Amino acid sequence: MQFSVEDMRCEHCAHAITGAVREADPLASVAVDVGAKCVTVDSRMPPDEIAKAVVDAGYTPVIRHA
Ligand SMILES: [Cu+2]
Repeated sequence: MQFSVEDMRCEHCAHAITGAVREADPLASVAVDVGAKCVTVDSRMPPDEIAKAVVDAGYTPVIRHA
């Protein structure tokens, strides 16, 4: 699944988002492209639960591809 996160601006944001996703699913693999404001997650959890973890970390994810 892939999310646009327009309010992700730096490595700190990338780290916070990665941590939030891993907290929701410790088995998730997370790839963040800060320049593209794109977060790619490989997880068995539903995209809306992953998105909720990112929201809870203070960011605004928009699902691009489930
Ligand atoms: Cu930041």
